[in-house]
Amino acid sequence: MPDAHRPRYHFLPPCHWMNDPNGLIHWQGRYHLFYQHNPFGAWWGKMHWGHAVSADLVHWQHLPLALAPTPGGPDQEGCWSGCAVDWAGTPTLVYTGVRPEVQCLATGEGDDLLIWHKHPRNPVIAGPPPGLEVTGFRDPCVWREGQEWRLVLGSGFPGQGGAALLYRSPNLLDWEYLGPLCEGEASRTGYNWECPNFFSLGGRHVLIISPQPLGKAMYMTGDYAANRFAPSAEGDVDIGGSLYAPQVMADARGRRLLWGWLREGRSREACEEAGWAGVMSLPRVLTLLPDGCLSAQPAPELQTLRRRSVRWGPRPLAGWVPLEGLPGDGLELRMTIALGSAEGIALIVRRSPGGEEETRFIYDRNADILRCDRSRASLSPHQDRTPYEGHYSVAGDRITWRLFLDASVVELYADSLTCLTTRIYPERPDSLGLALAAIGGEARLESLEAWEMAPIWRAETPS
Ligand code: DQQ
Repeated sequence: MPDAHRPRYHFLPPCHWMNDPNGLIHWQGRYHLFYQHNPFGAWWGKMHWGHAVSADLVHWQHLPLALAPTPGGPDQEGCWSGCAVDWAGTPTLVYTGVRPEVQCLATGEGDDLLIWHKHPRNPVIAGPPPGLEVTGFRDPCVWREGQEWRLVLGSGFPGQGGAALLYRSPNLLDWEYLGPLCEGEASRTGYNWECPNFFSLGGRHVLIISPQPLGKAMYMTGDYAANRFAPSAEGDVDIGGSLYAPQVMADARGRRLLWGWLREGRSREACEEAGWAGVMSLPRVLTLLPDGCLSAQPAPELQTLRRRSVRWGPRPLAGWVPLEGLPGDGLELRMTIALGSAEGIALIVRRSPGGEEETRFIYDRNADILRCDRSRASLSPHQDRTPYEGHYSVAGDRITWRLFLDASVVELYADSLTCLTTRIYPERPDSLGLALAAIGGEARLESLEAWEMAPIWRAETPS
């Protein structure tokens, strides 16, 4: 029986558990994606690093495990998240070994990055600076700054809130603590920051964090000077409640590309029964908007997956219009709507003919909100039905949405303003319908095009 919930054009391992993207690097013209992986089952456990490679950012090939815990070593309880850097021509992974949380290096041998050697000096950071009490000490993000290396760690100060700790090193081995790059208040941005990413973009600096216990990724944009980051704008990387612990890389074209872990929205038992858990988001190209907010768009390379297409419009929109003739569990849809007098727009996906199952994406124009209603996403008791919503404020009269539907994954890009990614697990094989409506007035569908999407696996097709 094919697995109806298993995505076909989003990356995931052949089986078992995956969480954070790690060690993203463009090396010798190929994209390498590593990820937190439990090779023993579809649950979070003793973490290893899985590995895959792509020449075009679209099609992926699975490679052998890159890192496994070394018995008796500083990572004996797990190889947790980290990054990859070019260490004077040697590809090098910088990651957290546990427990306790310490920072380690592994160097790659050969151009294909199949063999990794853990550095004899591990751990290169053996713990927090003496006297500093922290809520976490992990997930290094490393970059080159002038003649030295810089590193931030995800952390937090008890009773205060999350923080990113800044270090420097002349040689990647000896590290000096410089103080917190930035810290937050627990009431707003959680008690501990996981997976910090710090990078320049469009003349500013960006810090992305995954704050505990908020369960979402947030960004701040602002200025970096004198070892401090001063944010002036902030927001959610994605408002759908699924994307977490994203990692950003620079590719050879100078783009900043982001991948995030799309968490499951079903029970552990359902994951174990399926034999897999965790999906990677589509690669997203980051840009900075004039107001300092972060914008993410799917990488243009994904257009090579487009196959048969269907078009609708232009046509008036009032009440519901079914969108027929497409495979309703694997497509990309792009539409532009002139809002007219409508108070909102609703798009339904994965709808069964009688409406027993359906998922709604709703733009509430009066409230400036985009929301996802999963209350009837699945007849299964294992489906998470939590609704998610976030700020989405459209300046003019027109909206353009791009929706990527791939079995249990839905990614919605609302203009260049907001991303909403969610997970749904319809039970009925006929839950394939799509429908569109203008709410409380009349709008105009200016154009709508949808494409069937090809799978990303060439040589191997995991069932
Ligand atoms: N996942 C890793 C940690 C990180 C967390 C462990 C975030 O390094 O803080 O699997 O999902």
